[in-house]
Amino acid sequence: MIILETSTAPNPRRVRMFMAEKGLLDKAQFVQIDIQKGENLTPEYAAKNPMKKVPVLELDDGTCISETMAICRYFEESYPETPTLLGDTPLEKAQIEQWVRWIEFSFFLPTGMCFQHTSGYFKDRMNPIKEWGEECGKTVRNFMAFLDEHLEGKEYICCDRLTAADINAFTTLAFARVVDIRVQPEQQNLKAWFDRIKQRPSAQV
Ligand SMILES: N[C@@H](CCC(=O)N[C@@H](CS)C(=O)NCC(=O)O)C(=O)O
Repeated sequence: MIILETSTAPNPRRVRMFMAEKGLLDKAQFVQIDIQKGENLTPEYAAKNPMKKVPVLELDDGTCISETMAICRYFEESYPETPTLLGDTPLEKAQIEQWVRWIEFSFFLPTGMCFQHTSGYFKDRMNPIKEWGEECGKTVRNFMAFLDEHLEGKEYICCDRLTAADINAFTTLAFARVVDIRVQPEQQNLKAWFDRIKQRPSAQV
């Protein structure tokens, strides 16, 4: 198996952290794609992922799977003996998916938009709109305030153990530093949770 990825980009980090928690990092060869240079925009790359994004999981038979959570799902289902991160029961599965979607739509995506629209990182392929980037930054800060409140008295976001929800939120918050969005001093629950997850070996990959 090959994973086409960019080590500095947040979506591939979600996959690496997910795999690390399951002890599966050695199952795939990680091949670096330089997205700033546009290595993901070539016809060869588009044949693997028509959306031209990283990460892509390429199976030994050449089948390609795109989308971070689809790749995570593949590993969750393929290695049932490893710690489950997407839930065991119908209720857990639903709760984790609810959180993953909240995090993706209201935290991860606006962080990415804030970065792309205020930094000009991809100005060769998009029209950055600074005001939109700043607006997205407000959405990110609102979600962080919500998460801080939610985490009162909790070690993890849901299900009383580490799940994909924590991985998604952790990697988003770590990435938010690039747009200078950080945990506020009064957000003690969020800070304690972030520091706790950061200590896990999977947070280093
Ligand atoms: N929905 C996709 C998003 C993937 C994505 O946006 N990846 C970024 C890197 S974090 C990328 O490939 N950017 C390159 C570009 O936009 O040209 C997923 O969940 O995997």
